[in-house]
Amino acid sequence: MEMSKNSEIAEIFEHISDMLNVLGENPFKVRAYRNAAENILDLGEDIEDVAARGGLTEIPGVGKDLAEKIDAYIKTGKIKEYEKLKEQVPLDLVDLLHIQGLGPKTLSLLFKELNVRDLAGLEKVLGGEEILKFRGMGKKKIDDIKRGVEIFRESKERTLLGAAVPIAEEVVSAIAKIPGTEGTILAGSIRRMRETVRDMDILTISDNTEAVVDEFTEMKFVKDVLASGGTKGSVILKEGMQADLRVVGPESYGAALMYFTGSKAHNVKLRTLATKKGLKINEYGVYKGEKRIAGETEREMYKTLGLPYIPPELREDRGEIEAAFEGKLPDLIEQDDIRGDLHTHTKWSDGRATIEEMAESALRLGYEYIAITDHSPSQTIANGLSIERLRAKQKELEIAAKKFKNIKVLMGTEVDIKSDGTLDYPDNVLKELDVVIASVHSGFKMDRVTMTNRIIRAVKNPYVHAIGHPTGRLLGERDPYDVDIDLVIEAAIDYGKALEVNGSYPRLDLNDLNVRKAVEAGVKVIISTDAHSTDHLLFMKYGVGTARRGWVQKKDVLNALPYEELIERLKEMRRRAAADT
Ligand code: DGT
Ligand code: CA
Ligand code: ZN
Repeated sequence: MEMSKNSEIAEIFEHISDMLNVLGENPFKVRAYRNAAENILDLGEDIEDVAARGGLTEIPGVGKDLAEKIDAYIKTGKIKEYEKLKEQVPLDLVDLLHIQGLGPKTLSLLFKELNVRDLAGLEKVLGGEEILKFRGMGKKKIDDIKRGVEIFRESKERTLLGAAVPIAEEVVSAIAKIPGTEGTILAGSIRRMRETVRDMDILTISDNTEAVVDEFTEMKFVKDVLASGGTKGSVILKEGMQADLRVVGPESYGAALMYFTGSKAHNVKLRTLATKKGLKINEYGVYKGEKRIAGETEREMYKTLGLPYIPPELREDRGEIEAAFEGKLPDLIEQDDIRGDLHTHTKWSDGRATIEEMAESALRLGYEYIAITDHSPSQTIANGLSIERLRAKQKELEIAAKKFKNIKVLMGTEVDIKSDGTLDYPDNVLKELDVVIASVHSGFKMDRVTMTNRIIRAVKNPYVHAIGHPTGRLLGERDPYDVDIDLVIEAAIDYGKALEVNGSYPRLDLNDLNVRKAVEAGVKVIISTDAHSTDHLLFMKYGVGTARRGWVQKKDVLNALPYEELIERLKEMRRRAAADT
């Protein structure tokens, strides 16, 4: 379904909400526009059709006033209030709301008093003296904003994996449709599943090199052509990312794929290895003197160097070449090993779908089980469940569960870890739930010792199964809170608890390095999506990718267990914890 008007209007409402926010307008009005935007995105029907039958005010959060604005946009392509706001508040300024440490109040102040209009203006003001005269703008605060700016800048240069992959897949499938191409594939950091990527490196086989490069540079999603000629085309996509295509012959496909997958550090080490064997390696093959002795497949390339195939996610020069030599490469977890998702949200808290819709989608993904883990009461903005609502949800879930023969629907919670490390539901409530994930959602600014103890206290609660997104980072937005992850890992072992690899792509938490530490220490993990809609269930691939980068094997993953064994394990975790305390 083409839904462009829906997303156009939703985007405008989001902008209006942000602009009003910067102008210091009534928070309810700010919230109203944002709500309406979300509900329009959720509509599932063309908004022009809705307008045509006079149904706009039936959209949740859309009253008479907003309905008129939507109508105006459909008829004229413009909304008067939006046009006026754009004259008052530059859109570049609104973008700065994403900077950690810089709230709408401060931004509004800097805009009104110091005429900050964009990132460059903000940086200038942060480096000057004038800003210090305002109340609350001390050195600490300014340093916080500066760090926020740094993260924000990095996020502009690199794209989140999960934002890049869908676009990259579209480009790849378009190239694959060019006549005479074969084996079109993504290489580079995307293939390695790095959490952020700078550009997309694409490879294809063809004899008709120039024609393929030409067609690539003329594709509909291309905005600018940076280079075109020989075997390479390089473009900027409309979304802003750079994409490079290289066309190779079949005899060099494996060599090129290996070279352009990288990482650079991995390649450098392979080259040293080749030299020691009296061989030469480049993007065309492995050579003995002038003679090419490998190049068609990656497997053959590795074999010639005396190595087994090394999966792309491991190619970071983090010991994988040494492990390969010793025959000690991990047997990595695969997407197909995953039997269910243990961290999902529904309309009961801040999700967009019902329990049934989530179960239905999980079933379609081939899962054996899904746990519904909505927020607890402290999460007021996320509509966390009071004990009363939790019970009501339990009833609805039991009824929903009966409708599904081929998937088990588990009752769970993502319970808040409060500042002192106690949990947001009492033990007698947690006890009744199948799956309990405990997470930190507030009070991020504690010192290391206090934060670490806080989380460890949650690990020790006998009814907790896993710690959700254990470091709390948000890529491009928020640093992890200060926590000694080694001590959390130790506690998880001592108390037999799991840690999460959260696959929601702005999180990917635990990250690759931390999850590797965890499984090497013997901790079990759950790989979950933290889905807030049915679409989000697809984030599992980023969770699995991150886990693979962390050398995680099937045996390390609780949600790779079949249903009966999972349930047994979840109960066992509680028996053990109860015996320990
Ligand atoms: P990115 O784009 O920053 O997210 O990360 P990559 O790894 O995709 O890096 P990119 O796009 O610069 O290069 C793609 C691959 O090409 C890289 O992983 C390894 C290979 N490569 C690029 N430059 C060199 C080089 O100077 N030497 C070697 N051995 N390989 C290189
Ligand atoms: Ca790249
Ligand atoms: Zn959470």
